[in-house]
Amino acid sequence: MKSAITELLGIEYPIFQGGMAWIAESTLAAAVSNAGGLGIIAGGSAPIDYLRDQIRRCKSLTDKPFGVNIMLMSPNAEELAQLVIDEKVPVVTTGAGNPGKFMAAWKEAGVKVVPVVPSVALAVRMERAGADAVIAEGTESGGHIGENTTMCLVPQVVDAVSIPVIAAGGIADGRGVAASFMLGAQGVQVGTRFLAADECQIHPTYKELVVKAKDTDSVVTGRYTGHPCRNVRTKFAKKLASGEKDGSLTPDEFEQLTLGSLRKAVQDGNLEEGSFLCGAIAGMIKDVKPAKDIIEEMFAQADKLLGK
Ligand code: TUI
Repeated sequence: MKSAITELLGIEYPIFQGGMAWIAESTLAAAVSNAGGLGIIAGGSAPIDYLRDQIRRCKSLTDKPFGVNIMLMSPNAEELAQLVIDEKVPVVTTGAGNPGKFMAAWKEAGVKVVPVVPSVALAVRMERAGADAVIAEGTESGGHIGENTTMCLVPQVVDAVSIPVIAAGGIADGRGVAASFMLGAQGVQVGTRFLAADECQIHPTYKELVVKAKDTDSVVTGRYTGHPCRNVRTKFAKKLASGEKDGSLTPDEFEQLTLGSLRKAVQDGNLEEGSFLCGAIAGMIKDVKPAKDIIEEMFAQADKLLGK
């Protein structure tokens, strides 16, 4: 399936795998890239040596383009931003902030830059700063989210910029892909569906939570900290949500409780203290299969719906 995004990046399918912190590592990223999408390794707040190793592993597993996500709230974002230049990573996506201060260096190094934007205003600023495309991410996404929905945000961003727009948030099958193209997007970013990929290295408990989730099983916590996150509604997430609602947890206490909670979910499957980030579409995901099958089935369905 050709689009401005496949042309821009030299990939086969216009799909990015979300740069999910603690989750998106080289095995998953290489599987997605080998299947014709754009696999992405999460920088998160990882140590520089870990990310360098992951980039090199990914290069050893695929000769296709792949990307790295720079999480801009990370204390070491600056050194990770330089690492992608040093390692000649072809594509960078960014999240959780404005990457303006890194844009010139990335562009000069020939890195394709695709920031996540939760608003039209930031999309316009990113286009002016030289972004190659933007990812318009709706509040249906897992993890750290903005307020607007995919359905409302994507067409408004499409109208406001001339660069290609990638839709993200709530897309897990060919219907979501087709809908995104109808809204004017030229590609999609998919996170939650890839949690249930064979190649995704998360704890089995995490995969089981995603596959068993119903439509009402995600909850947004932490709005009062300024960093709202969508999670699976586990006992821990419910405790956070009620502490936030009834005031029994201060924002500081909330931050203390969630410190390290992504690692506890991803590596330990710890239901008591882990934050199992996931999108609102988790309820639609019923099976675990190879990334290649996920992508091929998604685009076969989308092609049919779009009358191709
Ligand atoms: O970044 C994400 N999702 C994430 S990051 C993450 S790790 C984390 N840990 C602790 C606290 C917060 C996050 C888990 N999930 N998605 C992309 C995304 N970017 N969503 C929203 C935004 C965003 C928000 C504000 C992008 C830009 C922005 O700009 C504000 C400004 O400075 O203009």
